[in-house]
Amino acid sequence: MAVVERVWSREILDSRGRPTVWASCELRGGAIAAASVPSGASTGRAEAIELRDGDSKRYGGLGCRQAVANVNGPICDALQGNTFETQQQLDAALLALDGTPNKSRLGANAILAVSLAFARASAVENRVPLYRQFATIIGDEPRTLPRMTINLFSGGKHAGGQVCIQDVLVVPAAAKTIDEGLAATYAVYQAAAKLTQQKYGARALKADEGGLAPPFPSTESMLVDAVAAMRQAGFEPGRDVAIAVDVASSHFFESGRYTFDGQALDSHAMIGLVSGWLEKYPIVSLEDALSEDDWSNWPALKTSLGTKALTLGDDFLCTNPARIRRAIDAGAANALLLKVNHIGTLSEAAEALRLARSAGWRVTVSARSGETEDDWLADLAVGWNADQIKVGSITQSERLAKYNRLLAIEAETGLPVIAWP
Ligand code: 2PG
Ligand code: MG
Repeated sequence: MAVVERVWSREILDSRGRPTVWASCELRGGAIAAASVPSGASTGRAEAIELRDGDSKRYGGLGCRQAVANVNGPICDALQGNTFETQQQLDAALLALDGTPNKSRLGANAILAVSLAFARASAVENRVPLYRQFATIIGDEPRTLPRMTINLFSGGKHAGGQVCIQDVLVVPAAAKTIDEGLAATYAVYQAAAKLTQQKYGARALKADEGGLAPPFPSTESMLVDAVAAMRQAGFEPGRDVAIAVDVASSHFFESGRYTFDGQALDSHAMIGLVSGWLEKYPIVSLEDALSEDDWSNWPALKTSLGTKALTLGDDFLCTNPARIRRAIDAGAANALLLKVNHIGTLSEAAEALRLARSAGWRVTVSARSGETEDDWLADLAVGWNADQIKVGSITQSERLAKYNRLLAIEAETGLPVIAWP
C-alpha cells in the first residue's frame, strides 16, 4: 500500500539531444524516486501519443513542457493524498484521468514517467530492488537473466537510410553469463570496426544506438560482414555467437511494396528474401520482417521462418494487447518486442506480456533509439523474466547504463542467463 504525497516533473534531454520527460514520486512514508522515459525514431503508427509542444522555435517542436505541466498540474492533483494498493490501481487512475484511447490528452510520456516513478518509489518503500518490485506487478519471481541482442551494424532510420534494414545485432548465444556475453560482443564489435574500416576506407560512423554505420554497398553485406567479424574475433557463427535482425520494414513499405536495394518487392518476395537469409546466416531472431500494415502476410512469414528464427513483432504489435490478441488469433507471430512507452503504463505492458506468454510466445524487452541514462529497463527485463533484451550497442552511456545494471543484478543475484534450446 502506498499513499502518494506528490509527483513532479522536469524536461530533460535524451541521447539524441531531444527533450523527454523525467518525473519523481514521493510517498507518504518518505520514499522518493524518479524515472525518465525514452523515445523512438522508427515509431509504429499504433504507439501511444508522446505529447510534444509543437513550437517550431524550440527544439524543432519537440519540447515536452506541456507533458511536464500535465504531471505537475492535473496528474499531481489527481494522485496527491490517495492510496494505491497496487501498480495497477495507480495506472488505472492515470488512464481514467487521461480518458483517451491513445493517451493523447495528458501524453504517454507524462503518464509513463509517473507510472515508472511510482514503481521505483514503491521499491524504495518496500526495501526491495527494482527488479523485484517489477516482478510483483506480474505476480512472479525473477528466475533468469535475459539473452542479450546487441547492436553491431545500423541502417534505416537510425543511420540515415544508407541501407534499408535497421539493426544487425550480435547474440552471444553460448555465453553463460552477462559478463561473458558482453566480453564476446566487445570482441566482435572491435573486429567489425576494423574490418569495415579496411573494406570501406573510412572510419565507420556510429548510428543513434552506437551501431557501426559504414557505407555498405548492399543490405546483405551487413550480414556478410557480421559473420566475417565474428570469425575474425575467434568465434564460430551459429555456435558461439548468432545474429538477430531488426528489418524495421514498415519504414520502407509503401502501396503494398517493399523498396529494398532499389527493387520493389511484394510481400511474398520479401518473405522469400528473409527466409533465404536463414539458410545462409545464423539468424535466430527476425523483427518486423513485414510491415505493421501487412497483416494478411504475417502468418505466411511465421510459417516460413518456422523454428529457425523468432517471428518478432515490434511496430506490428506496438505492445498493444488488442493487436497482440489479433496476432495470436491469426497465428501471425511467436514473439513480442515489448516497449513500455509503446503503450504508456507498466500495467498495460504487463497485460501485453501476459497475453504473449499465454500463447507461448518469447518476449524481448527493448529500449528505444532515444534513451536516457536511466537504467530501469534492465530491472524490467529481469523482473519480467524476458527471454531477450535489446538495448543497442556496447558504446554510449545511455546503453551502457542498462548493461552495467545487468552486470550489477547478475553479481547481486547470481541468476543464470536463460537457457535456449
Ligand atoms: C526498434 C527501436 C529500437 P525506435 O525499432 O526496435 O531499436 O527503434 O526506438 O527508433 O523505434
Ligand atoms: Mg524494431
